[in-house]
Amino acid sequence: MSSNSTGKLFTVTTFGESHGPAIGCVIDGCPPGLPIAPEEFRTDLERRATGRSRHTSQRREEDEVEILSGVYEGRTTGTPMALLIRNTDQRSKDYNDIAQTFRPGHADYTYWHKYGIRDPRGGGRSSARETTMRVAAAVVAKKWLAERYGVRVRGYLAQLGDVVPAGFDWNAIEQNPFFWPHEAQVPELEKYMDALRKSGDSVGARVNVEADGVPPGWGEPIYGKLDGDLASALMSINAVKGVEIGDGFAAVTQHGSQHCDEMHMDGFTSNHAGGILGGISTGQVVRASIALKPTSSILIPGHSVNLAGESVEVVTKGRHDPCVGIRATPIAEAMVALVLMDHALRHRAQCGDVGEIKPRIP
Ligand code: EPS
Repeated sequence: MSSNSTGKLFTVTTFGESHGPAIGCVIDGCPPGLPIAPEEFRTDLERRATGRSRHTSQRREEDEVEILSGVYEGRTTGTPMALLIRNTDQRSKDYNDIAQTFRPGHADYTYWHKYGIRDPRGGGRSSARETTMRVAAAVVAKKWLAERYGVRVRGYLAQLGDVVPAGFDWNAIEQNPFFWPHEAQVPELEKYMDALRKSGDSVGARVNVEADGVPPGWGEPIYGKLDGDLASALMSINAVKGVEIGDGFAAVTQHGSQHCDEMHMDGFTSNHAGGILGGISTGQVVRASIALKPTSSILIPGHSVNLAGESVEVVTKGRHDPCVGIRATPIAEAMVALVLMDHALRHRAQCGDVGEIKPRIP
């Protein structure tokens, strides 16, 4: 299976299946000398993990990272970094029935058609379990970006079904299991999710990500635009059906006089562009937003066909997320960080000698 790698200079290749013995990644191109220890992966992996609240899948993995290579005496050496996480809480019997049929709305059918063989246990390679390694790789990227450029990548749940935030505070996001920016609404979300889980159904969500500290100049026209690469990376996350950069689809009804971000020597007056013009960062906050579809593994019976071509009714058993968007925030942050890291290195490689350009709008 090809296309398991992302990035040109900071290349991440993930491997492994949800119910296999382990998942892992190889990071190639990490600059040498970055201090990194296995404990540093814990916070982000814990933020993404299942079983940390009643509102996500109850599979319980420790997600302990083993660094197999590329680090000597606590610092990266510039050689390939191999990271491994062992799977320990697989329950493959939940997938006995699914092995004979296709869940409506799931990749079961398309994997079958593409490869003529599939690992149905936990969805195999199509499982969101794979995103663990994206988040692990991005711990390295986030750290380097922060130390080298002061870049900070952070996200939040911007919509859960039809519920939208009634207020906004970055400090609230890490205080609740939803990554929700308005603490007062958390009981409402809990009630919503409890009712949804009881009904056996699932719901979609929106996650927003912002990166501040990105200097002007990252991104390569024409086919390596920063927004193009962000869209591709974010769209590669399981269940993502839409990506917006800046105002995104809201730009459809805007006028030029409204959409353009006016420039003054003390700053831009707005950021409709999402910090990217012509595929290159402006120095403003980079803003992206993703739409996640409702989880296809639901307890509500749905019509499908089995391997023999017979009509069947599918009910998915097991430990599934009623809303994958709830723990997608760290995954979306990870993909943004991986793209920014790659573009930071690409910019340095080609344009490192250009020097400081004026005027620079803060
Ligand atoms: C997933 C289905 C469930 C989730 C899994 C993603 O798998 P299982 O039936 O094996 O519990 O638990 O999520 C993870 C294991 C994870 O680490 O994210 C799916 O179909 O995508």
